[in-house]
Amino acid sequence: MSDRIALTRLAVTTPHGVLAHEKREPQRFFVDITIECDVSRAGRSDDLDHTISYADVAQDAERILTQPPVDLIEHLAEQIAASVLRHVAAEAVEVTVHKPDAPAGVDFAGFGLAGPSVSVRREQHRPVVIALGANLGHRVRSLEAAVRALRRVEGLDLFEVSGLFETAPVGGPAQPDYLNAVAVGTTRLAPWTLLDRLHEIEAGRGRTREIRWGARTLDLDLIQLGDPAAGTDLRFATEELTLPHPRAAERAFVLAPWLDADPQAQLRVGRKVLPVAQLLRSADTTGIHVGPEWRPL
Ligand code: PH2
Ligand code: MG
Ligand code: MG
Repeated sequence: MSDRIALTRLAVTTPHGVLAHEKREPQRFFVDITIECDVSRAGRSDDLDHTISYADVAQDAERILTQPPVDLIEHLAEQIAASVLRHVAAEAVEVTVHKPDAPAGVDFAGFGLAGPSVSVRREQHRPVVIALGANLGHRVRSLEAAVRALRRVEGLDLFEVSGLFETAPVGGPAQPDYLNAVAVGTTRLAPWTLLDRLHEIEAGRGRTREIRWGARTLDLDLIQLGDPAAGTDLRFATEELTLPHPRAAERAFVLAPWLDADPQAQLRVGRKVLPVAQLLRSADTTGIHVGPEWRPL
């Protein structure tokens, strides 16, 4: 991601360091923070909720710097990076902590920002589950093209793709049977950035949106982002996107391929986090059959 939000030279005078006197006597620390995040949505909407507030980031960093004394600037940099990655939209962050007056037993040049510093770069790493479906055109070819296109999405790493399942259509008008699959991996992309990429791939297969739940050449749905067992799964409902997917828990055409891709998979359902294996046992699996062989990865 080439978009960036930067905070340059946040200045705090506070005691930190390995030496006993550094823990008593405040000295200067300067912090640079560069956040990689997609600002295109906020650029269009002019809405603060669509980006990361630099004031929030700065105040979190200042709070970390003014905690009781620690030994290492590494520890400060790591904590600041973690606080930035708690923002959903942050794809990656680079944090540099400068300690220009550090006692190092040598002289540093007295111009510019001299002295020691530590830089860390940390990336967002969120589990992601994507459901694929097609019931028009050459279905296998569309799904194979979709997996190839997903693998080319920068910031998305797939590590497993399920087998194909032949499934009777659920809801909507009368329409042909679907082929469904599920891909699992990790991503650093924000949910709406990833959704944009999915829509581009759908459009590339001639997907049109006329009838809700109507037949389609390719459908790519975000099912879950984050790990519900760890409580890090994203949960929100907007007009464009609801996470976790509100109907995944009942849809055998999602659950069966998901379980095939990840036998340990879990899904948040209301207040509970349930194994997908258990959800599939209580789902209606009539009309779900193993589909043709494929080698998507
Ligand atoms: N997708 C829908 C509606 N109904 N039925 C099956 N079997 N498979 C699908 O992928 C599917 C559906 C809306 O996206
Ligand atoms: Mg769908
Ligand atoms: Mg869809």
